Amino acid sequence: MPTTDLHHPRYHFLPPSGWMNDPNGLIQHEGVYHLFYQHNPDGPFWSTMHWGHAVSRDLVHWEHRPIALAPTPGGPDATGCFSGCCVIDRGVPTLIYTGVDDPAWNHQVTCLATGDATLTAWNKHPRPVIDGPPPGVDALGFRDPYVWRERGEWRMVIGAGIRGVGGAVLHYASPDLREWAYRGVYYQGDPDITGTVCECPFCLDVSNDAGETARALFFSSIPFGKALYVVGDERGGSYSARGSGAVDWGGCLYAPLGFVDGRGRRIVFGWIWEMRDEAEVRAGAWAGALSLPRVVTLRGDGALGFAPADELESLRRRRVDYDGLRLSDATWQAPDARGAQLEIAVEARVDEAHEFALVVRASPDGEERTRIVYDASSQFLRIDPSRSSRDRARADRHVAPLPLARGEPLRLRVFVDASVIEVFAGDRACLAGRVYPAREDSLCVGVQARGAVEVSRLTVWELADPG
Ligand code: DQQ
Repeated sequence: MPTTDLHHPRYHFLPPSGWMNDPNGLIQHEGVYHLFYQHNPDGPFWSTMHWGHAVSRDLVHWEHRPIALAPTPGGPDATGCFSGCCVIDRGVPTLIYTGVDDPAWNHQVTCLATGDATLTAWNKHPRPVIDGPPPGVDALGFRDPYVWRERGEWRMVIGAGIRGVGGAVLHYASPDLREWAYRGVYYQGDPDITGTVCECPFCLDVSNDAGETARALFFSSIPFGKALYVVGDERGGSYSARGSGAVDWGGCLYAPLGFVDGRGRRIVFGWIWEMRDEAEVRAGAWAGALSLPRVVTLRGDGALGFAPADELESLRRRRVDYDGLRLSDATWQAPDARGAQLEIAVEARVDEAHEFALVVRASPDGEERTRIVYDASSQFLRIDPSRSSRDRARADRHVAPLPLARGEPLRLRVFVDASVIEVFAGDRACLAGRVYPAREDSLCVGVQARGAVEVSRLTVWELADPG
């Protein structure tokens, strides 16, 4: 691990070297969490997709395993093993993934591989199990199968776009994971949301304390580069949505994947991409990171809630508390809290404010600083990277809607990990951001107010490097 790399996250998962994008095949098997991911081991750029593999017992400490899938020359995945999933079929770990065999990666088929009990060694089925889009569907893309078992059969959703219509999720069923029957279009929403192609679809059934249940369907949309979800129901084999939202509002989390763990938790990880120039990324050793595990719930208002998995609390070390801070048109820097790996919990009353900001990765003189800003008039939350680095100017237009009732405090949990920032606003909105401070002393934490703000709680934990 390059100790001099100021931008290298420590407790977010990264590939050992090279490039990573989508999480794939998430599963907990015999107590062990398995993470597979889109990976180019040959360098920090997207090319010739392999499946990287890592294991964990607590979702926090990850151990790299050998590459699980590599393209087979002459095979249906000769130019790449694209995204997919993992299921256990009568005790046999099975990967269902997208193979591409042409130089432009347009010929997309569904492949299968079976593995040993440790999910380390994989045997590829010699032929694709689905050899392309269904007849009669003029598909733009046909990739990223997600499979689950329901009512005695295997079900699959797969990402696609229908030319001239918009992004779509297609639906298949199978008795044995090898023979698949096309069941029709599962979901086809407003193209202003689904774009031209829906990538990486998956479903999670969610319920809330009131006993209400729903099926959440997630997808990532081209060209918007956004990870979205709809909440609704499946009827007669197709899906109808009654509400929608974003998995993340921050503009750099994409292609999330979810699974149900042994505790029954619905957990989602996403790919956090780089916001550096391509030349700079290529000059480094690694690119891409995985988000923290986010536990998904169905909220009382029908939207999904996302909260950091409680295992992350094991990373907490030294803690500093500040309470009862009152600021009026002022900036305050915490005297005794600094670091590039921090968790911060803040609760602030913003009724009398125009704007409140939590400041992280700040240099002592404020030349560099990253602000997590709540605009109390528009009720939007955003990460402001405009002064994160003295080396580069950057604007960011991504905002999360966060309406607060009169008297309701703003509550944030923020995870800082070198260049990765993850913000959880209660369980109501998440924003992931990337920032690249150039100064080694950009480690300070503070708060800012325009108007009057009462910070009733500010707690900062230094976080351990899980190693
Ligand atoms: N990335 C994969 C595809 C997926 C896209 C290829 C989303 O399977 O559709 O790396 O990032």
